[in-house]
Amino acid sequence: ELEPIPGPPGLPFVGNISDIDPQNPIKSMMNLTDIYGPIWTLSIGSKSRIIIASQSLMNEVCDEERFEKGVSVALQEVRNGTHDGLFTSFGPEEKNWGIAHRVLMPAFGPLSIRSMFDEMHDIASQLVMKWARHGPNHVIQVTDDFTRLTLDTIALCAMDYRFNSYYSESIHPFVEAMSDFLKTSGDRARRGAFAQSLFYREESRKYWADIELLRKTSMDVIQSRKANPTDKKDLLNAMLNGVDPKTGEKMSEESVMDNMITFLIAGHETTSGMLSFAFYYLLKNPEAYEKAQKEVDEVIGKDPITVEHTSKLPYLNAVLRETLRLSPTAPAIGLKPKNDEILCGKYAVPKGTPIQALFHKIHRDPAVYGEDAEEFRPERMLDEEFERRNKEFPNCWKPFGNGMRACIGRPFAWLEALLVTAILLQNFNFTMDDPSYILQIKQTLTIKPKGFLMRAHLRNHMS
Ligand code: MNH
Repeated sequence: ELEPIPGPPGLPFVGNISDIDPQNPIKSMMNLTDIYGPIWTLSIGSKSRIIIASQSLMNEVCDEERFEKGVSVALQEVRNGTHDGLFTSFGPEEKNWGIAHRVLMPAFGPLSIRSMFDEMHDIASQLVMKWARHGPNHVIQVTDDFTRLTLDTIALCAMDYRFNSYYSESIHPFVEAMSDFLKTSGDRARRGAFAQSLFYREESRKYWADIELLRKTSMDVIQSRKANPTDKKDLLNAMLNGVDPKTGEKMSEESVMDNMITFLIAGHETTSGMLSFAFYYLLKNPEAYEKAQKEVDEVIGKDPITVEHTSKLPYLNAVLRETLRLSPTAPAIGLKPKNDEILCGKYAVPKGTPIQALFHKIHRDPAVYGEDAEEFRPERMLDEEFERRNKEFPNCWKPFGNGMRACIGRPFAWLEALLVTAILLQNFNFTMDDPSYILQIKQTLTIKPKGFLMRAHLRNHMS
């Protein structure tokens, strides 16, 4: 027997617009889940979508025979700058997605990523140097410094370009254009096209100028690489030289540019947020902090950290997994049914209906994680338990998305985050600037801890 999907009653014309706090959509959606249960509908204006918030529903929509990625309104705006690049593409129906996917999969494989370790280490050492020089009286704006780190790292590894964010007070014009472009993409997605065309002329002009600047800078980098070829194994060379085994084609210059911008966009905020939340959780949980630092001291000691060390840090690995469980820095993904569907055996969902998977709730499903689902407990994420749980409750932990549209940058982000967490714990003792700090979230396309500050005390064990 079919049933209607529950949800908050909407007003005419605006729907449920007043049910969602634009400053903190995640929090609103979590509250609505507490009221309406693990599946509910929400309408904004004339458009409605379905929110899912449990492991069993997530497991259902991860079936790629029945469901596929849906490009959300926010991603459609980002698409103005990155077109059919991997992240904003509609998928295999666009030829460039398949070519780029097949050319880039090996370039993002674990082996290839491990060869980027020295460059990651170069940038991570700059952060260590900065915090060491500033000393323990300096209040660290955690997410700002991690964002400098992740952006410099992806630019260096992807295209051998140095933003040198630690050496200049002003923001690099490319970086500024990118962050303004992302913010405006989010704002535009929340507005109707009508209001957009009437009231936001100046913003629109700047928006398209920012896109132009991103594209021109990327084109310059591509042209200069073509003029001065190297045999460096970076992502740019992989894109310029790689041949798609299926079609025998190379990526077009446009597609290289779209994906270059895509890596910078998709590859920095999420990783920076993950590092920020990881340090927040470690500082809030002294036992976990101690275990993490002890592991670093035992495995690495005072030696320079190497790529081999990073595979011998099971506890740090679990800390990062647990961080993304509680604070998935890409907080939701969009899906849609390929045909008319029935969810849960009783809810009719017409073909193409937007579905949003709410990771904050899926990752705290008490049926999967038990009584202490809300607590930060890295032990539950050690390999054995992690794998056992994933078998018993498939798709219960999905911070990198699903199937063929899952994150291609996962090995990159993971290696970078392990290295950075380890090198920081090795060199510093951290304290929270305000021990009574209560976690608040700043949400754009991604989430970050708002106003999280810490101090770094150089450890005197260094030789
Ligand atoms: Mn990443 C897709 C999360 C780091 C490049 N990424 C996704 C998706 C999630 C995600 C979720 C699926 C989006 C969707 O279904 O709409 N990504 C993360 C997280 C981190 C991350 C949580 C770090 C932590 N991502 C990175 C890094 C890069 C990157 C680093 C690049 C260097 N991600 C991508 C690309 C895609 C993607 C490209 C799109 C892949 C595709 O659809 O073919």
